[in-house]
Amino acid sequence: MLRPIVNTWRDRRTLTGLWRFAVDPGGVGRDRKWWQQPLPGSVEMPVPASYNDVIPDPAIREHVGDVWYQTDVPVPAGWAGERVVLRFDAATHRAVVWVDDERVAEHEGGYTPFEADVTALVRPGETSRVTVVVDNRLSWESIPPGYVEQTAEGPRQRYYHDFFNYAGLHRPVWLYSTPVTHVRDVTVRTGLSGTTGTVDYDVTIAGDGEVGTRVVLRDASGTEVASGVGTSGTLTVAGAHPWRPGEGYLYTMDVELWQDGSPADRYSLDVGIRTVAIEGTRFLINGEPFYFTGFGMHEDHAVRGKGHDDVSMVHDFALLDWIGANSFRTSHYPYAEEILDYADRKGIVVIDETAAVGLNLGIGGGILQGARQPTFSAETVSDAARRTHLQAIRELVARDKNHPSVVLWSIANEPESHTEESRKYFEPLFAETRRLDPTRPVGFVNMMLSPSDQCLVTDLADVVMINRYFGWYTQTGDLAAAERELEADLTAWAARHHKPILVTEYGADTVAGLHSVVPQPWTEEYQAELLDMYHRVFDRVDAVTGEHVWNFADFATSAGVFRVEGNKKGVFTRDRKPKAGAFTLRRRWRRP
Ligand code: BDP
Repeated sequence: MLRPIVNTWRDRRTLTGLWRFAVDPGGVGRDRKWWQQPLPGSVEMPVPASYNDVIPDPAIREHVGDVWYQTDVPVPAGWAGERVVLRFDAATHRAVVWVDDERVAEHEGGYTPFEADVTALVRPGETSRVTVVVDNRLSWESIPPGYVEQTAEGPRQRYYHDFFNYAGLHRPVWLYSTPVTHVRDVTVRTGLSGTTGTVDYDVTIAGDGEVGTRVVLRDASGTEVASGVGTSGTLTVAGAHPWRPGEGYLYTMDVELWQDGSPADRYSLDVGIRTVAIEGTRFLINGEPFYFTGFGMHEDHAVRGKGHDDVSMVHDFALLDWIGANSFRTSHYPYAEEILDYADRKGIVVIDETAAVGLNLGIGGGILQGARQPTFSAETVSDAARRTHLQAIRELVARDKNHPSVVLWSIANEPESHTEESRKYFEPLFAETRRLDPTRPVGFVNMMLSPSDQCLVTDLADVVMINRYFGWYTQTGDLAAAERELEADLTAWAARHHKPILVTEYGADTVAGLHSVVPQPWTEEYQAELLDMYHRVFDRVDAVTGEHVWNFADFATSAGVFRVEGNKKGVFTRDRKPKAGAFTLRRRWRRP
């Protein structure tokens, strides 16, 4: 699904700003057809933002079920004769949309875009009312999973993942126009052979009549370097300037449609020419071994929750640069497309993850809790969940397939992976991801409960991705014992799978300002010493090809006795102040 752009053929309006907003605790709005009139009450809510923390009220923060958003949208008179589309970059976790009285879209999954062609419903030069109901409930059919417990005090949302269930319209909403005959989709796949680059392209067109297609590739200075005709083909670039980690060099590909001898539409796409491959235990970008340094992150900020904003994005990337990180994982859901565009331009490498987190009833909120029910069963994570998961993978690949920064798909974080059921669950998901994108490796993130001699899923993956908490959840406070366990664990993974090992999480909760001269969990010194210890071990195990600390910054979680106003494993605080561990990482990652 192509992002809306502005050029001579296309236009867009962002519908960001204050929308009318109503919480619907009784779930009555759908029966009462709230889309037909102004929403009840006088609350206004900023879009984009998670709604939970904007107004400090437990009834909003902990609400379970529907909330309603509504706004009036003037449709530009100049769009007469054009195709008009309403697009949501995300609605967490599911939504139904009306334009005036007509239902135009519904969508399941909180982190991928959806849109509706509303040409027949809106009148250029007039104003339409857009109403959205957003449901934040997690169930055994949703990704991520969860369940609603009915308590004496009302419904409570329960889930197995360790971050707060922020919801709402976190990302921009757009009204955009295209010509009726238009470029519907573009897929590019790039190659490099010596200094010659190739760009395979595939264009899908919607509309009537005979349409000609011309594709022009320009370098960063705007000079045309290759062109082609037809909806698919290969462009060859002699002396190509590759996209590579640390240098986000981008070409622009203009896809032009022609009808009756006149131009009819144009779409421009940034293209980075690069290759990704795995050779034994090496992860290769453009044929060169790449070692990942960086973090598992979160879209998480005070007040706006998961709401995207460019200020925070640019600041976070500047901190990644300051600390010497070359990569991050979109733990534990697809991030805003603005972030991937920026990563493309900055040359930051991305592991792109689905929202499949918490498919493991042995843990809750990051803590081992001993499962009372099986994870994969007809009553828990079932075939219905797998269908949602498959759809989430399809939407992720459709959205992110053209980003050079994305080098690896992560189809789940810490699912149960030591049972036959888990293997059965995951086999078709790996196959489908590879069918959708044969150019990128596919993996999933293994958790400590499923060590190398028990994990039945890792052999389906192209890389070993593991989260390890020796020295925190086990051997707490004993870094010497933790060092021995970590080395034994990594050595065992290396012996069993001849694949690159990415340690996708390691870290310790740390309250900024707590200090100790002897190793004491929760202090800044302990976090720094634990990181040093992990790095010593990584340097001794040849197959380790990446280190992603958990987490870039402190983040909000649901309430729990292990969580002090959220998860404190950040090397930056939630407001992005460095803890001592940040300097430890900077010394290692920026060393010459
Ligand atoms: C892992 C999860 C991550 C948690 C982390 C922790 O992948 O989401 O936040 O541990 O417990 O289980 O801090």
